[in-house]
Amino acid sequence: DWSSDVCSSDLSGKNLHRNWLSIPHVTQHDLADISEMEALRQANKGQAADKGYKLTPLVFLIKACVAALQEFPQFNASMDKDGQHLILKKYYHIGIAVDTPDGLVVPAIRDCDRKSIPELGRELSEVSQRARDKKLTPQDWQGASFTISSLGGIGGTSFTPIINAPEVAILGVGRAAVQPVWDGEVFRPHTLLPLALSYDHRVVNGGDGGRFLTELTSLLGDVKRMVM
Ligand code: CAO
Repeated sequence: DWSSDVCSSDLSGKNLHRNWLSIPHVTQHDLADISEMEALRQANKGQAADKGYKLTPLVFLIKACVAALQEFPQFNASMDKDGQHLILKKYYHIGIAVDTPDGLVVPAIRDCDRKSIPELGRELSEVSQRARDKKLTPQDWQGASFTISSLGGIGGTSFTPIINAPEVAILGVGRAAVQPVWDGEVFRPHTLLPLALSYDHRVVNGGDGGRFLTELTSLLGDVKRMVM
């Protein structure tokens, strides 16, 4: 289990290598129109900072992923040890890849379905700080049911995230950018977020991969539906 024993770049390298070789990955790409979400985020980020947390796109992404996972339970699952059975999880613990000076760690934010955007924002700030201070406990890095790897704060459009076994899917997030979108009459500026979903092709077929990512982009494009 990658998430349970990653505590140095050596170990994470070994596990990434094993997962890359043993899981047949397919990566599906899409762009989410987050113009509305960005407007909401910009309007509220000052207030969030006053309350002690950072309102980044990742906080909304956790929320949207939970909603999509509830609709597509085979993505919120793990393979058993012999690779024969799929275990569907009834909880939504989202692993977050955190870059630290000592390498990659993946703490899980637990029960994301029961947490509000401010609660998730606070927990994300707190857990990533503890990861960088090497203060994660075994409880922090165990039991994720789905992982998000966000490079959006760093840059880049798209990349191929490696599945965090025994999970069966991972979402990679690139950097959002304002781009011209044709509305049938004129080009208008929209904020588009690049997403890359890698899934285990033994568990998820291409149609379901496409449907999951389409649902996720649709949720991110409709803030009311996402947060309600
Ligand atoms: N598009 C555009 N801007 C983005 C963005 C995106 N997708 N995601 C974040 N940003 C912005 C944030 O809004 C923030 O801007 P301000 O400082 O102006 O508010 C800035 O980028 C930095 O964000 P952050 O990195 O502090 O916060 P986060 O919630 O996005 O990420 C964490 C938290 C822990 C994931 C991050 O600190 C980190 O470690 N990222 C690296 C992850 C990594 O290396 N993954 C490994 C990949 S290999 O599988």
